Amino acid sequence: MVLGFEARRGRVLLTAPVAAAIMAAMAAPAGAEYGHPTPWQIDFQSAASPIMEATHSFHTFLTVLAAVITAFVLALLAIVMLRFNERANPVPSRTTHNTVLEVVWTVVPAIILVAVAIPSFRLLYDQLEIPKSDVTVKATGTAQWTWTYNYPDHGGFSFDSNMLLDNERKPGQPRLLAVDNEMVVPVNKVVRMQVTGQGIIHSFAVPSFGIKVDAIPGRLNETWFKATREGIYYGQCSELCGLNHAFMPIAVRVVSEQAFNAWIEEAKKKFAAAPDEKSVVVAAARADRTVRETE
Ligand SMILES: [Cu+2]
Repeated sequence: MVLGFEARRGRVLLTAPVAAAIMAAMAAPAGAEYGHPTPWQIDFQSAASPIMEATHSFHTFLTVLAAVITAFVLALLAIVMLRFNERANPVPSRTTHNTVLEVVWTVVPAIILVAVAIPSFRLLYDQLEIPKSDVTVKATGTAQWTWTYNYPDHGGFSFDSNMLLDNERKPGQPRLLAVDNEMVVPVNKVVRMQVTGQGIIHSFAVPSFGIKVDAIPGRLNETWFKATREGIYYGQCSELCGLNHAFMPIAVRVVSEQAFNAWIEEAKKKFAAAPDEKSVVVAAARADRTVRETE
């Protein structure tokens, strides 16, 4: 492997390919993509909703702030260790108070905390305050480790969404994330997500939309997102819910409004019959098989 650094006349010089690679890395954060994780990814998945964009900005702000504070404290420590050790400074000063300095090191951290709190509370408020919604989708995390989606505004049909096993996946469908029936929503529309659990506590999370909300039996939690581009976005149950926790992915397909309306008409017919007892038994058997085949 080429290290990219070469020692020349005692100096370490950055070679052109490395400089180009660093610039490219700064332009596009390592492998972050929309809707799914990538190998060696170190940043968030790309933002596909206003809330996730705000989350990215807040995260960048905090990272820069923390880096600056860390560098400052490190520099102070270095100065103390080098200039005021016993050898360099054998006769220590007897100074005990400096009023100006004490006021500054109390007031400045307080100002920093306020500067962090304001954008933090604003983001929290925006996440929890649901704007007027265009579509409502109810997701239920079941005791068979599947997600059941219900569209109350569109006739109230519902369907189960199961992870595809390895022999069921088509080329290009990601392992442990692709499902048989995706949740479908229109692009640039406010989607009100209602989330509940059935028998087990799960958590409904889609990183590119910046949403994560607990699915608790007997309780209806709410969140919202507005997907700003078409595509397929994956998430996973984010509560340690038991046996098949790792095998209950969330797949959201974002489509144009026309395609959404067409899908609704199709889905109304396809999922006309409510899930009966037989399908619950099938889901349970399937959950069992998933564990055996994925181990
Ligand atoms: Cu779960």
